[in-house]
Amino acid sequence: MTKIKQFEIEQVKTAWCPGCGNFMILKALQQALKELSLKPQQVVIVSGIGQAAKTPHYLNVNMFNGLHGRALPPATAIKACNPELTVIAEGGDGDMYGEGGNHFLHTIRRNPNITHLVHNNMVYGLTKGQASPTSEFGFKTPVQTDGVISEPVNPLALAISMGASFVARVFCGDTKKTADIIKKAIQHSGYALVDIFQPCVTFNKVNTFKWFKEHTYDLEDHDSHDRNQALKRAMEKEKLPLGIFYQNEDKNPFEQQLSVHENKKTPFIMRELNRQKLKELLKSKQS
Ligand SMILES: Cc1ncc(C[n+]2csc(CCOP(=O)(O)OP(=O)(O)O)c2C)c(N)n1
Ligand code: SF4
Ligand SMILES: [Mg+2]
Repeated sequence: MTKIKQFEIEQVKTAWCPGCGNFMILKALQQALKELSLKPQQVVIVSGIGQAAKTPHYLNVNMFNGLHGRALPPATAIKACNPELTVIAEGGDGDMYGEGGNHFLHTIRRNPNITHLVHNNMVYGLTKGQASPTSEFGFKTPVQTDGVISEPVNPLALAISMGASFVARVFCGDTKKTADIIKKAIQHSGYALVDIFQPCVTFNKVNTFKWFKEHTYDLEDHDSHDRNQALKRAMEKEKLPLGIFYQNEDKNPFEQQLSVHENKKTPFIMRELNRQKLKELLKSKQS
């Protein structure tokens, strides 16, 4: 029988390969939610399609599982309809930077108070190992047999240059640090991106646990309020920095700018319908 223990669902059957980095991200997320003293009913996780997008299936929270690449618009809408909820959009590098790349750009512009967790394994895991937008130049796959011939997307540089209000990168191998940064992203008021390096042990034999350990280092002596410095650090290629690159607490979140929330934050569903106003609105559309 399935047992539920706060955010964990015990004895749930996961579809992930043994040793996949997704298990560590799941653990870090559970830890972060617990440490923030959130209750399962206060949290919504929105995801699309992919191995990473299955994460909310293994958590005791509210969830909405939509189309490939389309998690960010419903996440923005959920937050706008019920601003008291903690809303997280979660998925893979293909889901969020490829099929959902358009939504990535426009969500940054809107700055809703949501957390964006991207499991970046630099490959399409679910569909068995094709190149993703973050696959390295030259990365060979059963489809890209001569190696990838496009430059990878740099999600951090893109987000910082677009004015995202919180931008971070972590490696899931350090569960404690991953949980800590996810916590800070949730606490941030506004759009918060956490790009999470996650080895795919089955289809990416280049960017392994060992590779990530050897090619990353912790950001130190860095002013995360300096956007130019953040962009410069995000462009580093030799070794990839980990930590909070940029944060700006002065930007007003999307839903706080909506006039319907000016005086009260009550979820839309609990508000009384003003039939007269609705009638007038419908009438105005007819003329
Ligand atoms: C519109 C659309 N295009 C393509 C697919 C097929 N598809 C499903 S998951 C996926 C890639 C998932 O890769 P990623 O988001 O990196 O997640 P991962 O499995 O690596 O965690 C693709 C191409 C789809 N379901 N819908
Ligand atoms: S295919 Fe890769 S990303 Fe998917 S579960 Fe297996 S190891 Fe993880
Ligand atoms: Mg992927």
